[in-house]
Amino acid sequence: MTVLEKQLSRENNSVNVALSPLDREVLRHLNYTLGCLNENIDSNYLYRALAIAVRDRLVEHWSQTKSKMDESDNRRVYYLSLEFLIGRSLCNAIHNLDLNENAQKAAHQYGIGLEELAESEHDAGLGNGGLGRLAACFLDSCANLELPVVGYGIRYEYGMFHQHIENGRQVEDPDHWLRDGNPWEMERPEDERRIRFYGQTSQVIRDDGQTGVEWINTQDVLAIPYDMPIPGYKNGTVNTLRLWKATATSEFDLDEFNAGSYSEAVAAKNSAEQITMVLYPNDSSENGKELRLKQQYFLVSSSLQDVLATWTWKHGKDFSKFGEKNCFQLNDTHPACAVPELMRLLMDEHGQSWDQAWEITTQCMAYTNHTLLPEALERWSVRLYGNLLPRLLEIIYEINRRFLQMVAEKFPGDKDLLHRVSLIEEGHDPHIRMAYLSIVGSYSVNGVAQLHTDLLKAGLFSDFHNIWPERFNNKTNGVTQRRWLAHCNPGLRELLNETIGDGWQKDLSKIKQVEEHCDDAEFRVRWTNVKQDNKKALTNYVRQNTGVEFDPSFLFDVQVKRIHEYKRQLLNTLHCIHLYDRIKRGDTSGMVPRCVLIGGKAAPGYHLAKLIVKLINNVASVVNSDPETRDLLRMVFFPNYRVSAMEVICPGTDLSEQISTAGKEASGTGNMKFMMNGALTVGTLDGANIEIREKAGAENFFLFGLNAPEVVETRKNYRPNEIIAADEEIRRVMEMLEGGMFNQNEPGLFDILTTGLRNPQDQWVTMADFRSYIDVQREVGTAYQNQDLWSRMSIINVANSGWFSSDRTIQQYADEIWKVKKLS
Ligand code: NBG
Repeated sequence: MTVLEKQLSRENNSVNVALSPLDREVLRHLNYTLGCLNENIDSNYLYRALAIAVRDRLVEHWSQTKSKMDESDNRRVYYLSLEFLIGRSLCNAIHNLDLNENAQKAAHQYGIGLEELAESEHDAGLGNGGLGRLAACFLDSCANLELPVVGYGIRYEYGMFHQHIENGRQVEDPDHWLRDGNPWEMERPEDERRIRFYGQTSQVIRDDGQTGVEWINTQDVLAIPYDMPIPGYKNGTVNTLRLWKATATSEFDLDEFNAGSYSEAVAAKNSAEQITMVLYPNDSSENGKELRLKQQYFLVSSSLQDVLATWTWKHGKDFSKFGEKNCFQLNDTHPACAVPELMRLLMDEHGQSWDQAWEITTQCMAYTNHTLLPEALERWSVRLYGNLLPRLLEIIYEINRRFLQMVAEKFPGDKDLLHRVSLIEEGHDPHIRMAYLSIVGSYSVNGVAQLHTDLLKAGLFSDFHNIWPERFNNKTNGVTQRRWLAHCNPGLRELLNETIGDGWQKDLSKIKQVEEHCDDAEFRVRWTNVKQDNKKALTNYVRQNTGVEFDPSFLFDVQVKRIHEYKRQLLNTLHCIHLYDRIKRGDTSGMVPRCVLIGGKAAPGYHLAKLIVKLINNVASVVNSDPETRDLLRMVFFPNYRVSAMEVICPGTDLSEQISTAGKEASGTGNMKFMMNGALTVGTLDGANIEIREKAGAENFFLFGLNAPEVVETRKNYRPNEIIAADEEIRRVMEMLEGGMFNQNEPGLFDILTTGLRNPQDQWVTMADFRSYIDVQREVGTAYQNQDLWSRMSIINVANSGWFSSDRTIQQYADEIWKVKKLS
C-alpha cells in the first residue's frame, strides 16, 4: 500500500476502500507520474493527476478518430487561426466524457470539491476576444458533429496578458500559462517542419527542364507541433488542435558553435524562439510589426507543409484531387499568406505549374471577415514583406497582375476600379491589402452576422461583390452550449434536463420546448431560484476579486468584453453617472436597485480605452462610497476578464449590455452567451443583436438607439453640443463629468473623453443615443420590478437561443462552404 492509499483508507475509516477505476488512476498518477508520495497533496497536484487521468481516457478515442480520418476519403478542413481562446479544459473534457459524477467523487476522496480543484488550471488564453473564442467554440462543435476538422494555431509561451488595477488604472502582467506544465498537450517532434525567412530568390532549371524559382540564403527555424485533444460530446470523437512552437535549427547553432561563438549560438536559439513567445494583444488594430508577420507566416507555412506531407504520403505527386479533398478556413486575414504560400509550395516544391497551383488554391481557400473597422484591416508594407518573404511577394505581384488583367477584361475602361481593387495600395510606401488578397484567393468569403455580411457586400467589399457575387455568404456566429450553458450553469442545466430532457446539449434547437413552460407559475419560481443562486455565486466572485459587495436582490447589469470606443463602455458609464445624479436629487421613483459590472481588457497601446477603464473605476469609487446612493446603485470594474470569469459571470447576469454603435460590431458572441443563460438584452440594432431580437421577439428585448443607416445619416450633420444643451438630464451628466467630480485629484484627466463626446466628428455618436438609452433603461427597471414577468421573458429568451449554438453555425459551414460530411 502506498502512503496515499493508507491515507485514503484512514480517512474513510476502513482498510479496504472501494476505489473506483478513476480514483485508482488519479492515485497512480499522483504517485508515479507526478512523484507525489507524501501526504500533503495540494489541489494543484490533484488537478494535474485528474487531468492526466481524464486525458488517458481521451487518448484511445483520439487515435481512433485519427485512424478514421486517415482511412476516409472525405474532404478535410483545416481551421487556420492565430488565436484559440480555449480557457480551461478539465471540466469541459469531464462534461463531454460524461465523467462528472466520477470526477466529483475522485476529488472528494481528498476533501476537495471539483470546482475548487479546477481553479488550479491556468486559462489557455491564446486569443484576444471574440475571434479567438469563436475558434475554440467552433472546434468544440466540429467534434460534436464528428466533422473531419483540424485546428492549426500557435503555441504562445505567453498568452493574453493579465490585467490588474492600480489606482483605477489597467496594469498588464505577463501570462506565463505554461509554467506548471500543460497536461493537455502532446509534443510530436516527428512532425517538425522547417520554416524559411529572408534570403533571395533565383531562377533555376528544374529536373523536368522547365525554369523554376528557388528561395535561397534563407534563415530557417523549426516548427514543432503540440497536439491538444478536442473531445466531442459523448460520441467517441476526439479531434485535434495542433499548435506550433518555434525552435532553432540544430545546424544553425552548430555553425556558430564551431566558430567558437557559444553565446551567439544560444542567442540565435533565442531569436528563433521569440517567434512563438507572445500573443499580440490587439484585438482591433494592426501595428505592422515584423515579428507579427513572422508569426503569421510561421503558422501558415508549417500547417500547409503538414497537410501537404500527409497528402504526398498517401497520393505521391498526384495533386489532381488536392483542391477537392482539402479546405482551409482563414480566420480573418491573419493567415492570409496561406494563399501565396500554398502557391509557392505547389510550384516550387511540388512541381505544379502556375495554372495548376492557382486552380488548386482557389478551390480550397475560404476566408471569414470579422470586422468592418478600417483600423483593423491588415495591410503589410511591401518593403517589409519583400524583405522577410521575398518569394511570397513575387507571387502576390503575379496574382495581382493576372487579377487586374481579368478585371480589365470584364469591366473595360474602368481605370478607377483597377485602382480600387488592386492588391497593392500604391503610394510612396506601398502596402499589400490582405483582405483583398484573401478574397481573390478564396472561393468563399463570409461575414459573421447578417447585418455584417450585408454591410460587407454593400460597402467595404462592394467592388469584389460586383465581380464575384457568388463568393459572398453569411454565417452568423454561435457559441457552444456545452461550455456556455451545461458546464457553466449546472442549476439551469438540471432544471432543463428535468423539464425537457437533455437532448438540447447535442442539438440546441430542442431547447425551444421549454417555452411551453413559460406560463407555469411554479416553473417560473424555480427558474428565478436558479438565477438567484447564480447571482449569489457571482456576488462571492465579485467580492473575492474586488472587495465590492453586491446584493443578490439587485438587478445585475453587466457589460464584459474588450474595452473599445465603438463598444461604448463610456455610454454605460454616463448612464451610471445619470443614475447617481437622480438618486442624489431624490428622483428615485420607479428606480430599481442595480449593480453595474463592467469588465474587459484594453490593448496596452490604446490610450483612450485605458482612460475609459480609469473613468469607470473612478465613478465606481465615488458611487460605492456614498452612503446616500449605495442602497440603489453599486458599480464595479471586474479585473482580468477572461474565459473562466465569464463562466461565473454569464449565469448570474440579469441584463446583458450590447450597446455598440450600430454598424460597428460585426456580430458579438457574448450577447449569445448571456441570452442562453437567461439574461435579457439591452442593445442596439447591431451585429447579431438583430437576430437575437428576431428570435426572442421584440417584446422580450430592450431596444434603443439609431440603426446602422441612421448612424450614417446622423453623422452628416451631428451636433452633440445641441443635444447636450437641450436635454437637462444629459446636461447635468456632462457637467458632473466636466466639473471634475470623478477626478478631483487629477484635474483635466478626462478632458479628452468629454471633448470626444462633444465633437461633431465623433464616430461613435454616443450623444445621439444617450437619451433613448436612458429611457430604455427606465423600462428595464420597471420590467425588473415584476419578477414574474421578467422570468417569463427570460425563459422565452433561453427557449429561442437554439439558433445561436455554434453547432448550427458549423453545420452551415460544413454544408455550404466546406462541403464536408460527418466521419462515418
Ligand atoms: C470580432 C468582432 C466581433 C465578433 C468576433 C467573432 C475581431 C477582429 N472581430 O463582433 O469584433 O463576434 O470577431 O466573429 O476580433
